[in-house]
Amino acid sequence: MITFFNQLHARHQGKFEMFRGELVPCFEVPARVDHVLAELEKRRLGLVVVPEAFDGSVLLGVHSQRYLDFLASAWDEWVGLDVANAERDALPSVWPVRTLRSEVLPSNFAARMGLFSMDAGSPLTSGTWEAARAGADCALSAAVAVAGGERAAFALTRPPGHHAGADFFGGYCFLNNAALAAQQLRTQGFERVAILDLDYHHGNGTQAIFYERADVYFTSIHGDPQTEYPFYLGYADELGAGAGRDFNRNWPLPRGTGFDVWRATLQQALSDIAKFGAQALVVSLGMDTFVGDPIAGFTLQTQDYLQVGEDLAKAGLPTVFVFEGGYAVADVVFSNPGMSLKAEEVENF
Ligand code: Q9C
Ligand code: ZN
Repeated sequence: MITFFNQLHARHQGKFEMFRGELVPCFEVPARVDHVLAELEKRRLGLVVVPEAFDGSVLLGVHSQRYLDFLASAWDEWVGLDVANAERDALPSVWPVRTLRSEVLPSNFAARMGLFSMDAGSPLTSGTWEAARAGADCALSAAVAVAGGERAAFALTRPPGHHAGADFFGGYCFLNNAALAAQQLRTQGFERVAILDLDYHHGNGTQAIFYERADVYFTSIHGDPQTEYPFYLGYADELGAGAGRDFNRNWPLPRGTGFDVWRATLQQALSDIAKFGAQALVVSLGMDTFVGDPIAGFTLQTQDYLQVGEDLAKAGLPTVFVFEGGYAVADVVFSNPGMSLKAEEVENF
């Protein structure tokens, strides 16, 4: 399996996120992917390649121009407000909820930051744009590799992507890497692409991006949004709309769910993907389903991921893996299906 990795990920390094009324150290830290990289190299699990830099226009396949403009200039604007801001992360504090206007673009920076975000837990920093762009390059390169005949490619990226919508960031995500990979596969000739989101949290951004499309099937197994982030999307009755009706399927599971139930659900999701007639697969590979994860609630264990890897391999589809969540930093490598495969399985993957 070929892996795409860009060390520029480390340019995104948030200090604090808002949690229960106080600022706490960020869970989404550079060490997450550094551990995975070290393990990939130690186990010689295939080539690790720096991605090519894609033209910014590719991002418009998924994101709006005004959102990309905001992200690209946000840090400079933030520091322009007060030079002391150079030492602080930018967090939103006001949002256009129902009855407020979101098509008007205020000139006030805080107002625009709220317009383009969904929570106060995703700090924007000096290197966020650079890191997010590098991550998108990894996902796009992985899609290009798979379109070129690779059986599987892994985008080892952070910040993660699946909570980011067409025009907002949140849930630690800025650019939707999985959506960009899926769109790239479509552009390169795969008629039907499936996205399987295995992160503990529902991939609200990815779902919304493809909600009215029949060419990209989205399915997600995640903690029940009644109690788990992102709360406002990810329910079982969300089936797609318009042309996309019946091309969206959610599998919310209660906090505390273990591997037996989780795996039975995975089998159902994979069976639906086969019925859809997917020609390629994008896996949003969040590893926060691991029992030791500090902000999630499933109880998958190291050996379970071997089985996950086998189940995914059996689907028999060209596959792009995109790294998402997973916050048990030192253990995240042991909960990665690609990494849990035996050498000969990796070869066949
Ligand atoms: N302080 C992903 O896994 N809220 N995002 C957590 C804990 C946000 C997770 C609260 C969780 C977002 C990609
Ligand atoms: Zn997650």
